[in-house]
Amino acid sequence: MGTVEPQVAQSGDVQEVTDGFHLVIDALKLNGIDTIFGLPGIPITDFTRMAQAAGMRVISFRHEQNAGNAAAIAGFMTQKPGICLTVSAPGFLNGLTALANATVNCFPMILISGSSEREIVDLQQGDYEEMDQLAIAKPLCKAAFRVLHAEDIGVGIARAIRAAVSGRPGGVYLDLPAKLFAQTMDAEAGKKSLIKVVDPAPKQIPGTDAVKRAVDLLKGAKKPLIVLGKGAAYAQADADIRDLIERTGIPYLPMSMAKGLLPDTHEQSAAAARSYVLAEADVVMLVGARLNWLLSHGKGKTWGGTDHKAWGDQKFIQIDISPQEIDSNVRIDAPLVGDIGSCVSALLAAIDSNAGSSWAKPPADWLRAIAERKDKNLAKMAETLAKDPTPMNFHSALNVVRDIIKANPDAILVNEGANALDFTRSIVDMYKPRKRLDVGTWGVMGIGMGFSVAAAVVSGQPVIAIEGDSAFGFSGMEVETLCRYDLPVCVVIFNNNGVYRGTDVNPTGGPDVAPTVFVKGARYDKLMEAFGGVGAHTTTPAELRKAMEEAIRSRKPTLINAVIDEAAGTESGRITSLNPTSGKKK
Ligand code: ADP
Ligand code: TZD
Repeated sequence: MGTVEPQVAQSGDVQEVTDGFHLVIDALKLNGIDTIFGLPGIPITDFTRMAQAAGMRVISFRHEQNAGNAAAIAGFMTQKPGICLTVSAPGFLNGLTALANATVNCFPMILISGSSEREIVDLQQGDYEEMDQLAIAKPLCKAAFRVLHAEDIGVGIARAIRAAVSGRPGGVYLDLPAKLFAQTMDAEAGKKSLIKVVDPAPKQIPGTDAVKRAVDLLKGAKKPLIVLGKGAAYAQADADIRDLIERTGIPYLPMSMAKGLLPDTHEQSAAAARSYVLAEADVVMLVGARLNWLLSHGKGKTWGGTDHKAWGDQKFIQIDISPQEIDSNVRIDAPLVGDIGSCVSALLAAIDSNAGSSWAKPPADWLRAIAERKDKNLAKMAETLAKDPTPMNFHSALNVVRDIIKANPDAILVNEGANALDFTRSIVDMYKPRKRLDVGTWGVMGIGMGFSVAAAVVSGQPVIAIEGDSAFGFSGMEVETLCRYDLPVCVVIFNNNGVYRGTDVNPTGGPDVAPTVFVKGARYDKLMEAFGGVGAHTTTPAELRKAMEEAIRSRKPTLINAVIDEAAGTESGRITSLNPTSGKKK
């Protein structure tokens, strides 16, 4: 229990007192939270010092958005809310993008921001960094709380933790006004006011009728398919999920951050036959994956519909902890609402009691049709990867990354960009759960260095960040953070001189370059060297391989500038079709 200097009470007795600073720290520690990602300043500078003095890991960033992204992904990796700490108004707003992104992605985090004097803020009298932060945060996160009195800190932290991790995880905002930190109270009473949250993410057991409905559908399927989403990765029910897939023999498709839940090389993976299985499957079981844009909203031609809005003929089973997710895009025939661990073990039990160990595998012609497409596509990919063009392109560079991850399956892969994202996802196999961290539901740029810092801090494993040159720019200054904490992060920048590509020209012939073009031939590696890390400039797969191997071996913060053909890739990567085009006739 942290206490401040003893004070002499009126009675003359020496009274141990504590304060707001220490109560917050004690409440976090009591709940097993040992790391804070943040950026100091009024009114939380002393808080960061005291947290460090109290044995917490305090990781300081150069911009709050990166600290927020770090907190969010730490939450995803650990199922404990990641903590981001910021100053008032502008610092809070910088952190807010990450909080909103965490909420959209169902990552548990708590953004704790100091705030200015309530009376002045509420009368809008112009305080230092004045802003009604609570009101602004509310619509962008799962829950938002403010604590005004030291004796309420325990409840405030408990509520924030529960809101972040129970049910569908998400972002929580906790507003701590400057005055709160300085408040004092009796240390013993303070200690008693803290709450160690019991069972913060209670199991949610699915109903037996819901389980039966799902099993019946699966049993009758001729062309079943399982789609694993990042909810399945988050749930840490890895063994049961694998068991379910292997015992039923149903082909599965991993969404981006579910890659590696089973090794991507698993024979039941249908990833290399994605468009075929989505259009053809007759029963699809979604496990912690939403039918949002990333799955074409469960309808249209992707799903065998006759036009872009038409529903296909398949039936859906959906496992999700959020009852409101069901039917959000198309009819869900068998909703299975509960936590994935409980749902999957209930399915396994039902399968056992239904069929003993002899659950009938899916019809052979379905599996054969998938295998044929897979083989064809994998052979085509192998051919492309074997090429060694000059200049290097995404494929020849990623062929190297693919080997490095294969040799280091515990390494964590962080990935952002457009082409750099899509090609990495499809080329680089993952072998273990929660090793691939990327732009997620929003396709947001800027997660790169925040995710990398947190991944290294939380896991102690080497991190490889595959970054488009544009993507990297959103958080690039954090290479200093990588160096400051000496983190085993190898950043690889696929440098093609611009957003998507570097080939656009200004149609007016004026002196400004086109909006998507950057300084040509930039040496990002020098940025890392400026802070004492290792920089490498590579133009061939052999050079890239050597530099990456050395980075993994040395565990030194490393930035590899991998020069890619500036004409390689496409506009917006795989989602070119989402770019609006004018309806105006030319
Ligand atoms: P992806 O982008 O990989 O398709 P989404 O983020 O769209 O995945 O979906 C994740 C889903 O997982 C969300 O609907 C969320 O409610 C759900 N989810 C998250 N954690 C759990 C859990 N422990 N149990 C059940 N569902 C969960
Ligand atoms: N801003 C934010 C916060 N998120 C975004 N997704 C974008 C802008 C738009 N955008 C993309 O969707 S991808 C991308 C931007 C700017 C960068 C693509 O260029 P890159 O990758 O250099 O990172 P490739 O490999 O050259 O395509």
